[in-house]
Amino acid sequence: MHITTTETIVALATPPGISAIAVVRVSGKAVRKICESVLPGFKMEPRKATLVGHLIAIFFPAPNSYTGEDVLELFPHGNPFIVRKLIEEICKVENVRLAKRGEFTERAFLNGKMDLTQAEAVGDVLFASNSKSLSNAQRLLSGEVSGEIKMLAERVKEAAAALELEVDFAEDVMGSGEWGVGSGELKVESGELRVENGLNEILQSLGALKKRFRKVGNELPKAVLFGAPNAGKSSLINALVKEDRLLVDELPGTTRDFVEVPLCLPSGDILLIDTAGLADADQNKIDGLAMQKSREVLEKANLKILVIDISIPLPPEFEKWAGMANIVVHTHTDIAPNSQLSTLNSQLTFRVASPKNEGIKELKEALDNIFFPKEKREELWITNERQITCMKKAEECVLRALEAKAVELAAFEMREARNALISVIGEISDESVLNEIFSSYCVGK
Ligand SMILES: Nc1nc2c(ncn2[C@@H]2O[C@H](COP(=O)(O)OP(=O)(O)OP(=O)(O)O)[C@@H](O)[C@H]2O)c(=O)[nH]1
Ligand SMILES: [Mg+2]
Repeated sequence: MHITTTETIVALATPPGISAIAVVRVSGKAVRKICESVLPGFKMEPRKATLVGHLIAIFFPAPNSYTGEDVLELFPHGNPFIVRKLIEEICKVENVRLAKRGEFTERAFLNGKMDLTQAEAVGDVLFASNSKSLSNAQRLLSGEVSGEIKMLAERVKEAAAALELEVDFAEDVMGSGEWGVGSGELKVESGELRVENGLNEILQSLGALKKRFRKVGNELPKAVLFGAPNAGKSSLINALVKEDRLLVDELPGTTRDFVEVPLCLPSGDILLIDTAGLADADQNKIDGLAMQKSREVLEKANLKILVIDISIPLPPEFEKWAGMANIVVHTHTDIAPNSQLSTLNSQLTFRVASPKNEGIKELKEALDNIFFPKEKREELWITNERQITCMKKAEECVLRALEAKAVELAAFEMREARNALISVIGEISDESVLNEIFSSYCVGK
């Protein structure tokens, strides 16, 4: 499919405001005319950056461009006045107008440069805020999911065709479309079994896809550090992020409000949350409120890290806290190297001396493995609600096909399943769906 739009679109592709350089993008048939009138002397050599007056210009001739049309990328100085003037000049050329949000990507989709899952992945790449979401979006953009869906849709199509054959056969031989009834019973049954097996295999493949459905993956997982006042929680976070990010003091009760600190681990990012030290008896009202907050934050944690100073006697609440914790970190091992805790059993235990940076590397490695288990690192997530809805619909159709009493009905359901699957990649898509997808992007993308 190649669209022939008469209008050429132009947009600023970088955020408005003063910057080192700005990027202005143009796509459409009028690109050559624009070059003649706005960039006199520009030779339009394909994909070659050329200095033209005060800006750099690159020309990407159709069809080897992002949109599949002639594309011009201009890099003027990042001065909003210069950019506005440039865009005004470009818009003076006939049939040129400002682009709508996501319109460049929409044209790329309509011109067959990418399918809908890839176009949606462009949005995911733009909004990804952690390593896992970004690498996932990049893999979707490269078409990993599309390939699987296409193959599955093909199998569904074959199953639908096989069922239609059954209908014809049943009508010819038995004068009825019912499963396994009548004189042709034996033959129909063997065909029926084969088709049923095929349907079950398709169902399994859909089930495997379903395991990869995830809610929007941009929220960082949270590791909350808790324990007695002065246990060394803030010092431990500072050591983990290699920065004096949090206030640390020998006086207990230094941390009052909980504080979120992002930590970049090799396989992804997490949020470390520092909390006010806990104690059964609070000293004053503020202490009480701070501890209440700590308890609330703990409830929302993905991982609870109990921090214990092993150079002093254990806090009275230790048993209770240890029961809640996922991992336990012993601090002050530098001044109490021989102190050991034997009461702990199931949890992972680590020994650190934060001011000396001892044990920090091991703890980081463990956090990386806990939050991003090796076996799951390579897993490709499907996070897009629209795609998930289509795949669920396909699964429902296959289930109904398996339960259908009449072959015609089963064939109908399988055709519906195929439609649902190919709408994931956009082979069937209506305008309102496309509008909704692309209007969530930035102008210039
Ligand atoms: N020697 C040694 N001192 C430490 C260690 N960890 C923390 N400290 C010291 O212990 C004191 C308390 O550390 P903080 O990190 O403020 O403890 P906290 O748990 O955040 O305390 P609150 O915010 O009051 O609950 C500071 O003087 C730190 O320098 C450690 O592993 N070894
Ligand atoms: Mg603190």
